[in-house]
Amino acid sequence: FKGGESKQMQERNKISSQAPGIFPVSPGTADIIRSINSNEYVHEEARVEWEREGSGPQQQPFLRVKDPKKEKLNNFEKTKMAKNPVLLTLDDFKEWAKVPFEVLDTKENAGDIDIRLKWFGLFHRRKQQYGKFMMRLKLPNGIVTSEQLRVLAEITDEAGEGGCGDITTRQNFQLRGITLQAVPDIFERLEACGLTTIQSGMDNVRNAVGSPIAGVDPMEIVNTIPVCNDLTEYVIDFGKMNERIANLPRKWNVCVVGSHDLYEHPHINDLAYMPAEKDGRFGYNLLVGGFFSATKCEEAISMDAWVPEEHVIHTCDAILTTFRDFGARSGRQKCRMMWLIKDMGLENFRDEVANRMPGGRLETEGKDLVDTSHKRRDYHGVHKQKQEGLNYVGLNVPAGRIQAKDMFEIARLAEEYGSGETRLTVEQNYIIPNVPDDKVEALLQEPLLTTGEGFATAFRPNPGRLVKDLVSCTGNQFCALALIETKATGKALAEALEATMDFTRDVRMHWTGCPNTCGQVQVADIGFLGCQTKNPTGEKGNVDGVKIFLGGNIGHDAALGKEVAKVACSELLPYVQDLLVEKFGATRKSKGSLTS
Ligand code: SRM
Ligand code: SF4
Repeated sequence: FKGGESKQMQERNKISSQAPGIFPVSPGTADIIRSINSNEYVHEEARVEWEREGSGPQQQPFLRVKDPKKEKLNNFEKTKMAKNPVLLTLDDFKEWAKVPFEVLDTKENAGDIDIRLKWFGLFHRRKQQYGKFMMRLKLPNGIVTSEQLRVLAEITDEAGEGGCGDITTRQNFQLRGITLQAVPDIFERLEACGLTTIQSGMDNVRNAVGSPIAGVDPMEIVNTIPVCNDLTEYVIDFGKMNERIANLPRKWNVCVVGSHDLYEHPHINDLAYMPAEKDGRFGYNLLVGGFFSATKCEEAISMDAWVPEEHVIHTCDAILTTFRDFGARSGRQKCRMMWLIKDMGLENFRDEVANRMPGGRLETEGKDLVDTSHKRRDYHGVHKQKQEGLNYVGLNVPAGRIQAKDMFEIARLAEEYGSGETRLTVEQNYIIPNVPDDKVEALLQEPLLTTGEGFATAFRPNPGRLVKDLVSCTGNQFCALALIETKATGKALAEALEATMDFTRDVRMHWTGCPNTCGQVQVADIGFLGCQTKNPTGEKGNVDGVKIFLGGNIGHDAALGKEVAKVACSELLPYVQDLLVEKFGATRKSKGSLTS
């Protein structure tokens, strides 16, 4: 990735003038974003400085750590220091596309291939799919149109063997099997249909999560779609890549709550906007610091702060830049924002954020508008919208795995029966909104929703009580960090349990292949975290197993589950059958067996 600064700047200016924005923002927000993103304010006492020295790529403003404590920077920081990832351009991708991957894959280029490309949503699957990349999008509020879905389906289809898609636990899409040869063309096609992948991995802000039934929910508190769009455009600076916040100490998650159901998982985000009013004005209370990691998991805590809706972006910027300027950049396991909040103390953290807000102050918490007595609604099946005569239809995608053929079909269904829009959910399912009353029955008779004939599996509106909320991370099929296979095993277990037992309630089962817990086992009714465990036959050596988590909850009584046992995968079916009888009121029909 070489090239003079002036060429890079030209390219970036070209991109920016061609694409002033990717997602539609609320009126007036574009000016707010422009003014915030042109601000280079860094707190005087913050442990950072803007590095403008040197030549080559580092001539760009690039945040550096002063390191008064003589902390040892972690290796990711060193990689970012060595070369600022935001300086890669479309031209660089075009050059790379001309070279066979094996030639490109030198020690010198490893920092680009395995790390810096994640700023563009490209994750090299070195171990599982050498030379191929997983591509993560940004889909604010999980919304995708039929036109966009077709483009994603085509890209997945063209990837050939090993090409498939996943709906993620952040209401998003990831596509697999992408080669560097295909990337320049893919980026152009994505831009043309209003999609982007930038700033979706590494030390960046992740997909903004909102209510999956925003805008159609008869009980809605606030429509989260424009807010998630605004936040996303601020984060990516209208598709140009936002350098100011592209070098955070660690990943950072944000959600906006719009429903009483808390579908958005506010308690496990670094920042959650909770709808609240103050003196008759609408705005948000702020929860901060929720996160999961291999060594620590924390629920978000109240910041005792309320912000009016017109200050949503300012708030995000104030919190993010506080994190950027003060967050630890040494031990990678202690860099998430909650560590900073604990280190500074909540009060000092709040003061620093307040300093960075318009007027230099933050109001105290307002009246929460979320009804805590509300029982979470199941979004599967057919539901009346707030718009008369229209319905939203929730459909189950077992463990979130989706093929190109499925995407084409969903695009067709959304267009033929709805308004051409599809929403993704954090449970890795999807919803087709805006289906008129007189089209509902025909939609429900479609093969993809019934027999699954012609497809790998059916995406049902009325799934079984375990499969419906089955969540699974990627697992060892594609993720090098995984200790076990997750998606197929999780699906097989759920199906075997449904075939052998009767249930009186839904049971939310989450699978995750390693302690990073992308599959969020701590919020599940039953969580399965991959591990290696003793061979139950008594033979030497370890076998695939799971740590079982119980006691997790989402919604108003949010709680993090705890590990209660370690079980070999081969022993899982009888173990979970017993658990379901003892703790979840299920009854056994037959013994069954588990084959995945
Ligand atoms: Fe994650 C790293 C997949 C949601 C915590 N996560 C990874 C990587 C990128 C590791 C890698 O390079 O292979 C995984 C890519 C595997 C692949 O090929 O798909 C990966 N994470 C995922 C996804 C796809 C799981 C899924 O099947 O849905 C989710 C993508 C969401 C998105 O669209 O952006 C995903 N990851 C999460 C969540 C859940 C959430 O956001 O609610 C968490 C826990 C919550 C949190 O972050 O606070 C999560 N992922 C991690 C961590 C631990 C972070 C930490 O602070 O230590 C890692 C490892 C890391 O960052 O060092 C990680
Ligand atoms: Fe990979 Fe571990 Fe995340 Fe699963 S939990 S996707 S195995 S990093």
